[in-house]
Amino acid sequence: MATKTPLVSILMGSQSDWPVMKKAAEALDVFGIPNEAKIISAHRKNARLQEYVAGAEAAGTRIFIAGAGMAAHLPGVVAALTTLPVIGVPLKASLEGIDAFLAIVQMPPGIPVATVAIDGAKNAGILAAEILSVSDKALQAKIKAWRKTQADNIAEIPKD
Ligand code: RP5
Repeated sequence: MATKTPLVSILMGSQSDWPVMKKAAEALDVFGIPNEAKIISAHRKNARLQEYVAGAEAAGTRIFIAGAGMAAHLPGVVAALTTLPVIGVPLKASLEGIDAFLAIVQMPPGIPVATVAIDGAKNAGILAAEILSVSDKALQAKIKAWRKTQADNIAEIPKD
């Protein structure tokens, strides 16, 4: 979604991250939350990342979701550049994603990154929606309704 001012910015280090990271965008789309996705590597395009985060914050972005694999410093670097909430998504690009998970979850004290599961981009999108719903009752109602549908769609009888 890219028509209205994006409230959530989804960043990733590489095109190879998109098949997983698009699940964050899809989750946000379910709740009608304007979002945009960008590939801006923290190490390959560091100056552009600094410029982008400052611009997005000025334009009205409220939350950043940042996904990265391997050394996975993108979420931490984004968190260093803004005081807005940052949700990190460790991606399985090598070592089953354990490398990225440890890099993202082990942020030193003072600059937090909320970390979801390895390849957990869908939950990153849902968590961003929940954070935004703190000051948006209509959004809170949408999330509650979605949760109910999710529960209702789980069959109690196992199928072969
Ligand atoms: C990280 O290195 C990216 O986030 C990606 O997960 C990983 C591999 O990147 P590519 O070599 O596919 O560009 O920076």
